[in-house]
Amino acid sequence: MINLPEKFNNFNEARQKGFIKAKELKESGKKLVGVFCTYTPVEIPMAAKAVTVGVCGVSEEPIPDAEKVLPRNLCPLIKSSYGHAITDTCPYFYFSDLLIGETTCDGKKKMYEELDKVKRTHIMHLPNARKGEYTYKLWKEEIKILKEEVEKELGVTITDDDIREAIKDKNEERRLLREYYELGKLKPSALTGMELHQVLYQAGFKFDRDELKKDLRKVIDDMKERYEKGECPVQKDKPRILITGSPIGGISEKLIKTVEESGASIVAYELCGGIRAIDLLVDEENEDPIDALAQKYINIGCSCMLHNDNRIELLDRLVDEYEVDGVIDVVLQACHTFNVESNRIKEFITTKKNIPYMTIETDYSKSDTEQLRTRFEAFVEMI
Ligand code: BJ8
Repeated sequence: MINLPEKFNNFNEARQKGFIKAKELKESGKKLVGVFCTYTPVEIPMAAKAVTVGVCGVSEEPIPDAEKVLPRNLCPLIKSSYGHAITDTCPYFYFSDLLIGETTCDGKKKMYEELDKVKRTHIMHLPNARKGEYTYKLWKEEIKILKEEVEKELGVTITDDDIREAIKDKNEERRLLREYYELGKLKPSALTGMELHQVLYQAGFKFDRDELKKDLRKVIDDMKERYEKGECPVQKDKPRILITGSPIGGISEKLIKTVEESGASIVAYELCGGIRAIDLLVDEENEDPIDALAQKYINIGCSCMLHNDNRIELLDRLVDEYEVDGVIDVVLQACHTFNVESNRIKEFITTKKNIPYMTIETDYSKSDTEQLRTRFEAFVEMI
């Protein structure tokens, strides 16, 4: 018998549902592995037949509790994730058998040390200061260590064939997500910014793999049909915006709604909840599946990488393919890597792509919504 947290009856309906869903999953014999970052090679826990779920906090509610341990001047994503963990308010964290994190930004990796006191957190050493063969070899070793750790913690043996199967499965999901995502290339976009964001975000919380793929196929077909019937809600003449930067799960309402209410159409997200995670597939032809995983994941263009050329290369392609008219760079408060890198992004967008660029710094509170609206309206008018 698996128990719910003591305060279960105080939760709202949506959270209660999340807890019951995770509890049922555990009672069916499944193991749950919580992940924090796009660098996690989820095919390894998937190969162990575990269910993986994102456990990055998107609510400001547990932040005051987190600040009893963590400094106030820290990224809201980190505080929210830790706050949920210590207050038993995130179903997926609560029921996770193992957590996986990486040495990405300083705030996250130091938070993992604290988190490990609450629940077993395996930290992968992500090499981020040197490119080439050395980096790639180190990362491949880290994936092997992760495999051993997952085997030990979940009490299973993972074969190469298990990993190959997981690679195929995850690639199929990525292909479907990309097909959906590419509806943003149409003119006007076949999707509103919220529709584009939500499907990608929600896919991470559908645990039945076959059902997830069926649902994705259906939503792609439905949206194509809506477009062909001329029923798409996006107007033709709206400026086309690309959002880049820190993850937006905790600010999606205030950001997406406010940008679109300011008269723009969001057509692409160069984010971890967007194309950054699904752009590259894992090579299914590679005979060594760990090698294939290392190649894919080390090439993700997050700002925690030194000389992060892969993000520039991706932005370059997206601006052209999605016919973007302007770029909004989002920095979560105290996210130093994205904040510093915004200078390079600004230079690239304004001088190489010759389109307008703006940056915002924000946190999970709603207090700056109207201030942001004024800035977005001015930006959209300028395009
Ligand atoms: S691959 S974006 S998920 S690290 S916003 S916690 S960087 S201070 S979340 Fe991220 Fe992986 Fe990169 Fe993606 Fe730190 Fe910045 Fe906070 Fe961040």
